[in-house]
Amino acid sequence: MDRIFRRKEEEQRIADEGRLPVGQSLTRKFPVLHYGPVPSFDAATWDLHVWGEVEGEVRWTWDEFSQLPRTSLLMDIHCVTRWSKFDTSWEGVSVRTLVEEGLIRPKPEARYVIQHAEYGYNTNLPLEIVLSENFLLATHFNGEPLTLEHGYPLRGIVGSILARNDLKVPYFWKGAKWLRGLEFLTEDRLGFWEQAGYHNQADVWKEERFA
Ligand SMILES: Nc1nc2c(c(=O)[nH]1)N[C@H]1C(S)=C(S)[C@@H](COP(=O)(O)O)O[C@H]1N2
Ligand SMILES: [Mo]
Repeated sequence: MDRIFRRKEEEQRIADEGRLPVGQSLTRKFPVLHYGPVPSFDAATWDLHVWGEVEGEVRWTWDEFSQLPRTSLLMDIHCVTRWSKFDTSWEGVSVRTLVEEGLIRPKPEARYVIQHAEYGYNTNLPLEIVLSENFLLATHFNGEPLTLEHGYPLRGIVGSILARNDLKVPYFWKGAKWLRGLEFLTEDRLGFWEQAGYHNQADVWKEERFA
């Protein structure tokens, strides 16, 4: 009872701060949600492939990826199944930084990015969001490497940042666990859940759950 009461209290505080999107409720757990099995990881064969509308395709091995500049990020994440988790702390590699450093060079006509994961899961986002501060290629959660079921060794994450009401915030499925590729596109192409009837923009603040 006491735990439930405290959760409700915390949820009210977050709501008062304007951080609880309509239809969401606060969770202190970290639910695991995905379609299909959890893949295994082999540092010797893993790579991250960047292709499509970019100058010079890239393929980073795990060793190479581990040398890239790193970013920390505090975010609220919002799952379309109605749980939100607040002040989650992440670390990883920002696509924006990679572009600024010339490590990824999108062609001027690139407008969308598909995250490709193990076993063919994928999800699409506008390049504008992938280059925003609220999108990260995450390797760590709460100071520890991701657990296998949360996407180890690498996943996309997207969510809301406190007091950054200028950023577009899609639901959390727009971050692919077990990420293996970024494909840059001129035209949009629907990903896995988007093809299954979920909303393509998936704006949390507009409650765009289904198409
Ligand atoms: N590779 C992969 N990534 C995925 C999914 C998936 O099925 N496969 N599901 C998405 C969905 S629907 C959600 S809500 C989040 C859940 O992440 P979590 O399990 O870490 O909470 O992962 C997203 N990324
Ligand atoms: Mo989801």
